[in-house]
Amino acid sequence: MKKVLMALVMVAVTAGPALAFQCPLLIKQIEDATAGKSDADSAKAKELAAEAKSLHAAGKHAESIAKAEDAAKAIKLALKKK
Ligand SMILES: [Cu+2]
Repeated sequence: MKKVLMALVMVAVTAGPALAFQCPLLIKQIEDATAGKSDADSAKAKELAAEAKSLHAAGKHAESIAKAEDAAKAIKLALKKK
């Protein structure tokens, strides 16, 4: 039982930074795709990407990724994930 707990802790510890690293990559893809665009969909995506950025900064990486996915949907962009 102790071993199982240890394994879970290890997963939690290593998954955190991996997620943290993912958000900026996703946000960057949205920023690149919307750069220089001013249509409504791009504006919406930029707004969501900005929210994703602040969630990432606040350490809420899972929520940040969800926001980035919403942003990508707004511009029908397929995000590349690691
Ligand atoms: Cu993050």
